[in-house]
Amino acid sequence: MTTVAITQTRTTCPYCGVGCGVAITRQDTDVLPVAGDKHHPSNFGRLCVKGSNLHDTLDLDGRLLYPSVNGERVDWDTALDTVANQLRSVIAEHGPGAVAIYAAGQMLTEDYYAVNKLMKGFIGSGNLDTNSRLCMASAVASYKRAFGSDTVPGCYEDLEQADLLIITGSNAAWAHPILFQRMTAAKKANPDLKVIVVDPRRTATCDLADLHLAIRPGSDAFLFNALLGYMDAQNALDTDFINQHTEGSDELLANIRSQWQGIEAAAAQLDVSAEDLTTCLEWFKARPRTVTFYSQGINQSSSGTDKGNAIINLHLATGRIGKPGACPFSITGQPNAMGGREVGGLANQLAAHMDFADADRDRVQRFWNAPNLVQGPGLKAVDLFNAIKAGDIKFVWIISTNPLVSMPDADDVRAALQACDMVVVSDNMGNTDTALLADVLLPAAGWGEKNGTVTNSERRISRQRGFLPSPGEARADWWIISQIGRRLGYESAFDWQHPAEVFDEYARLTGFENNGSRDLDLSGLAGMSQEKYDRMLPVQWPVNAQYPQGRQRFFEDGRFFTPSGKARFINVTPALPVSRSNDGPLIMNTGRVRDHWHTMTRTAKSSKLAQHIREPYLDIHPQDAERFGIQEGQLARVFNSRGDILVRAHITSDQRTGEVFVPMHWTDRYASKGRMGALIDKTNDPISGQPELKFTGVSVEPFKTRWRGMLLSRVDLGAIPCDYWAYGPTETCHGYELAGNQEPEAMLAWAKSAFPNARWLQMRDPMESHERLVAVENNLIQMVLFLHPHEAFETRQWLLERFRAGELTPAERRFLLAGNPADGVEDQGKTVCSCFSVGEKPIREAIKGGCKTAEELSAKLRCGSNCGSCIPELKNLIRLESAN
Ligand SMILES: Nc1nc2c(c(=O)[nH]1)N[C@H]1C(S)=C(S)[C@@H](COP(=O)(O)OP(=O)(O)OC[C@H]3O[C@@H](n4cnc5c(=O)[nH]c(N)nc54)[C@H](O)[C@@H]3O)O[C@H]1N2
Ligand SMILES: Nc1nc2c(c(=O)[nH]1)N[C@H]1C(S)=C(S)[C@@H](COP(=O)(O)OP(=O)(O)OC[C@H]3O[C@@H](n4cnc5c(=O)[nH]c(N)nc54)[C@H](O)[C@@H]3O)O[C@H]1N2
Ligand code: SF4
Ligand SMILES: [Mo]
Repeated sequence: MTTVAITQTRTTCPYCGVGCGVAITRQDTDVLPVAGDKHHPSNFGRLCVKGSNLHDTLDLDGRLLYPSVNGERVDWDTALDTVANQLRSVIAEHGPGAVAIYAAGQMLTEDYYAVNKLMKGFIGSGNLDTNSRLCMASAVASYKRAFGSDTVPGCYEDLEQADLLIITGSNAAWAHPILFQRMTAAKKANPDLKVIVVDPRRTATCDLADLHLAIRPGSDAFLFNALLGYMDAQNALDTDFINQHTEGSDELLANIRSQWQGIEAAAAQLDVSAEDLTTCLEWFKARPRTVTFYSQGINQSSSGTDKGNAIINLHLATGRIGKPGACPFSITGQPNAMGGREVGGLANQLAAHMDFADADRDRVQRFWNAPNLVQGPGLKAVDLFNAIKAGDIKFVWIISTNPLVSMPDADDVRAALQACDMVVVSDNMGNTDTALLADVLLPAAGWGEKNGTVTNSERRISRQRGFLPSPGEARADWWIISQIGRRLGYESAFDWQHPAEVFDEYARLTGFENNGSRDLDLSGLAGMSQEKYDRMLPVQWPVNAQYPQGRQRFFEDGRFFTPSGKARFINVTPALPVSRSNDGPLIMNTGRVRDHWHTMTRTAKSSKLAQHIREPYLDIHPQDAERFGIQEGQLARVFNSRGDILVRAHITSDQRTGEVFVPMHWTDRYASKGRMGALIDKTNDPISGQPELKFTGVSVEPFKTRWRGMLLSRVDLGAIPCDYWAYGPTETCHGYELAGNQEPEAMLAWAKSAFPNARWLQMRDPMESHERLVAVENNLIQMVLFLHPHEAFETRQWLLERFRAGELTPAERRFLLAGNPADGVEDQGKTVCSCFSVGEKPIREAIKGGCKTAEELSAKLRCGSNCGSCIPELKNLIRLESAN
């Protein structure tokens, strides 16, 4: 008899800042499909499509398994010595300002704490910045200006207790799906709840909206100041709250009164109808339980900090803060953006919500016993890469981020890294665009392997727990960092043996000489044994003597962390983004798609996720498409003086005219030319340093090709030698969409050289540029390459099945070049429901056949009945079909 060992682990999703609990079941060494953790207060058992497919992303393809120096595999000692020696010699010759670390909100708090301590306490440089600069920096800066601290006032339950939700600059349906589902459920339970979505585009999130304000890009502060002006004109401000708990109201109100010119004028500034704006103003006045939920449409702006403060001003002036169902709520993006902000993971923070005031520096210096405590702030991301390019920084260590894709002016980042004496990259993957430029590569343990904590958007700390051994020689980031610390001579400061010890030290620092003076206080979590740390349940900080079980909401008492204890009004004068018309006649907005995560290193491993949207694309309004001669489904070249990308055009009136949208995800690894960061200007917010990533001037033109193609292959073929390709795994093989002006013969010759031992089936129509080629080896299908002047080869399911099915039957061989047996297999079209692989065609058929709601579609086809992430798209298809 054999026994099967079942192991259960509760951990946290590595994707977005909702911070859902995930239940892992292992049967012997196999990881079974993951489930939501029913006990986790973020998600109560639900997972979105990305979370549900996590088990699909655990393979070792592309994983970085061993350290290397200059492309040669070395042992850990050699790699670590190389890094430590270079650090020492650069610091000796040029001072600590000549070294930099660029890290990320996907590190665990323990990793983050360790790297911050190393850099700011021991190396003595402030040049530790992170991808949070591209993400949360404006939100942090505006909270600090208003509250004196980076404090998230509210919690997820506020979304359910509100009677007005203003969702602005957020596509929560795709980017924070479980919160979106909680909001959807709240609206169902309370039909009186009103939802206003503010976004220049019509997004999936608008599915929940009672009112969509498609404002002029960048005009949010005009909207929030208009709300304030209107409330003031209506005598509807909370004067008690203003008088008792705020300062600066006289100047603010004087300024607001000079700006408020009535509804018509405000509507014109926002480019929305006076009627819609009136609705918004009236709902706001009538519904005191208001949550303003905001993300990158606010933060990634040249006035992101002011936009944040315009929102906060409005909440303060109406007393809509510190109460159930009422708060300004900046939603964090990455799984541990919040943890990074806590430990001090930005160049303008010191540590644990302390900055560079003498008292803070002194306190941190004593706590760390730091020999080289940094004097003041270091360089923010954009300036940091500029300094690398200028040669002022000669050593950079990039941890857990892919700046060659995600930074503005990404080709300039490439030039900077090429110019740098030593580039060290710690990553899980060896083939990222950034890793390819590394002198030293350090293999990091990934999700499922490493142990530590993350903090979500509502300040809730949860454990990430490992359930797999690290492959090869991959090691946890905190361990790698501590090894460098020791090699620099700081053995005792970095002698941790386990992340529990790092966490304990961090928790003690937050409580050190705190006595209620700092919001962040985890003293109640200090002193845990490793066992207790392993059993730690999700909890919202602070956790201290006053709040031993954590604190749901801040500011119920009207006390803030400014010297006076009062919140500060910030006098915001709204400003539109600086015109980018020199860069091109259209504005390029960028952001996320439902099923991909950032630079795709994880999500592009899952065929289910990769099939929702197969290619990088351009959303463009019909009028602009006509003006620039772009047709639906055609390739478009989007360009400006900095660079160009090739993407598939999608014509839609969800865009405003003059504005296009491009997803941020595709890299050089996954497409021939999809790295949109190369086009973006370095303009950033003067206060937060956050770049303006949603407002880039571009031109577009059709990119004509002689042929379009489909390539399916049993092996990953890497980059394809043609003008355009986009990679995505399918359930059975590696898939590519192709297009080009190359000679079709050249493509065929290349394909043949890639499979030297194959036997070939070939069909040709050279006059038409119509070519079909199939490689078979040992009677197994190896590769399919179909080229045609314009066909997209959407009907491919039968061919895909052949990669799974084993040896080909003679009958099957006969149909390979046709791509389909004579009786055909109904193809589903574009995937809509990733969980059950339901495509657009059967859904449209079912709608034509009478299904009128998403529930009816779920009952008939199962789509939308698992994670629910596609429900907005189902509703949109119902809307489109009924409009037909
Ligand atoms: N599927 C998926 N989910 C993710 C991520 C992912 O990569 N994939 N990443 C995570 C991370 S790190 C982050 S930071 C979050 C980001 O989450 P979001 O901020 O929700 O996502 P984005 O798509 O970047 O941008 C949100 C919206 O801002 C709008 N916008 C652009 N300009 C303006 C403007 O001037 N005003 C207003 N009001 N809106 C504007 C855009 O049209 C877009 O719809 O998502 C997290 N969740
Ligand atoms: N134009 C435009 N640009 C943007 C944005 C936008 O909306 N528009 N959004 C910005 C925002 S909000 C963000 S957050 C950034 C995100 O951009 P990036 O941070 O550059 O993107 P990721 O793909 O998340 O990069 C994470 C890298 O870390 C690796 N990794 C994952 N886990 C670990 C680990 O545990 N240890 C180590 N050492 N490595 C690990 C992954 O393999 C991957 O290479 O992009 C920003 N850039
Ligand atoms: S909403 Fe989805 S991606 Fe975000 S934490 Fe939850 S399961 Fe993960
Ligand atoms: Mo982010």
